[in-house]
Amino acid sequence: MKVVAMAVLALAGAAQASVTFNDTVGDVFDSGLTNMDIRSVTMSNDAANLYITLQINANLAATNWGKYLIMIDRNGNASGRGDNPWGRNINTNGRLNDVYIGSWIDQEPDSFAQIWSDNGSNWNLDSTVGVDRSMTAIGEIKYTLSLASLGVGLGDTFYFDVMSTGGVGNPPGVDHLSRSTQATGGWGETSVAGDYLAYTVVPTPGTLALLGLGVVAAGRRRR
Ligand SMILES: [Ca+2]
Ligand SMILES: [Ca+2]
Repeated sequence: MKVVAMAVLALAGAAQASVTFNDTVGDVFDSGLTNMDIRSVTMSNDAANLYITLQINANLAATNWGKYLIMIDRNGNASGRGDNPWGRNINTNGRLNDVYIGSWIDQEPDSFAQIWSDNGSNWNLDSTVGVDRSMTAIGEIKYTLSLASLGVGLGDTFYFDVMSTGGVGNPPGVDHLSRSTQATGGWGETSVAGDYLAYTVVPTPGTLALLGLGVVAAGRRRR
């Protein structure tokens, strides 16, 4: 019995782990644009939500005009769109996105993220959720996005990119998580994505603990 209990704890520990995707520091066309420079993106989930933390290379309480985008391809290009609802000058390099999240952090006291999805013929603004700016002084932007709002479920793998951009005109993605090199040469040039990253929505600790208990119960029944 003790062995099974330890296994359940080990599974629970594994399921709680977050995944961090690192990016190059300094891969932006202007070294002064530290608030555009993505250092890493960390993701984790539970049964209800996907949690995303962007780590940016600047104090974002001091320089907060940046916009931050997340593009999600749910199904490996089986559906989706190559353009984006904010008209940003971004080439997805062949990726078709099913979900677009556009966010801003310069609105006090609250900042927002718009969740858009492809409805088959155009982008649809589905919902707007708050953005947690409590750690922006150390460059962190935090999102809690319901799995339902993204159209993904436990066990699903989706593909994604994260970009920084400006707010005026139709600027490019200044930094793309999908690229370790510069994504664009300047404000007036199209940015080009690299290879999208992948995240698998893991079963939750609670789910695994229940599975473990099921194993224990089955063992008891057999005896
Ligand atoms: Ca970067
Ligand atoms: Ca990059």
